[in-house]
Amino acid sequence: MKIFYDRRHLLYIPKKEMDNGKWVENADKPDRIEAIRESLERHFGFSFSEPRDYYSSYLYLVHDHDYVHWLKKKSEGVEPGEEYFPEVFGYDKVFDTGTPITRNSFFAALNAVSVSLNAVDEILTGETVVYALCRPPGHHASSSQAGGYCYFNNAAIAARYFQKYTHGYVAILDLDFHHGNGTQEIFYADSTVLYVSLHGDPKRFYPWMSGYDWEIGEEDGVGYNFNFPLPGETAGTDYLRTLEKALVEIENFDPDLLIVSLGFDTHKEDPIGYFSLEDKDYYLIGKALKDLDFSIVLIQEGGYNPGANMRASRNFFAGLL
Ligand code: SP5
Ligand code: ZN
Repeated sequence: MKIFYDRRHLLYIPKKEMDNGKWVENADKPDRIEAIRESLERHFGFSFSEPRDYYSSYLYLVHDHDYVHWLKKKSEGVEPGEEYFPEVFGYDKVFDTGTPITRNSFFAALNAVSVSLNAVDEILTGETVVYALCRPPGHHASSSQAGGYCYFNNAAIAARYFQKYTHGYVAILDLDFHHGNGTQEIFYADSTVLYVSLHGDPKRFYPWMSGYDWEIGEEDGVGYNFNFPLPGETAGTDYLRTLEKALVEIENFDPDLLIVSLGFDTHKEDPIGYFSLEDKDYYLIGKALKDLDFSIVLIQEGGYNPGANMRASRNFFAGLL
């Protein structure tokens, strides 16, 4: 399997976020990605390809000009070591208090997009499984707002980039603990990109505003959006049973490419997610995807316990390959 990884993610270190009215340590730390890299290197001997950089014009496949320009200017305007948080929530271009803008947010987020586009390029030249081990994550970013540690929607841009060259159909399977509100929004009225997500019930869990099962798409996109909210403490058996249902929708759609938004924050030891998946469950998740027989681009999203990420990723790839 080909894996793309850009070590410049190490330079991106958000410091804090506000949770329940208190400043706490930001959970999107570099070591969560390093743990996955080390684990895959050690157990499978995988090597990691340096991605080539893409121009920021590819961001416009998904994001508004105003938003891209705003983030670039805000990022450049923050003093090194400082962090900008939105001052008027909902009226700024960041929708929560967990997504600081630092001096290199724009640069780091663009690099994560590049990592993802390198993965799609490999698919276009005949690879069948490619992994974009990128950070910051993307699935909470909408066309015009950042949030949930996400600035640019890596998976959504990858889907549009694939379509630019193939005019094909793309399914996005979102396995992060949190609902990918950004990805859903971007493709909500689109019947050429199917969005299917398993996540913590938004009645109780972030991002609260979306991820309900009655959100089925709009206009041409009706019937091309599937949410599977699950209760807190959901364990392997229930999770895998739901995954089977999600995969039936993907098989019916019969995409030319499957993009997986891969989050390990479903693990029982994750500090931010509230499911109870165990190490061995990730083997079965990987196996279920392998049996589908689609070309797959995996794009890293959440997963905030480095130790759990090591074991989950090892087992996932053992099942997938
Ligand atoms: C990509 C991704 O996984 N983003 C997740 C962003 C979640 N941020 C908000 C978390 C708020 C929940 N509070 C957790 C309290 C833990 N003590
Ligand atoms: Zn998450």
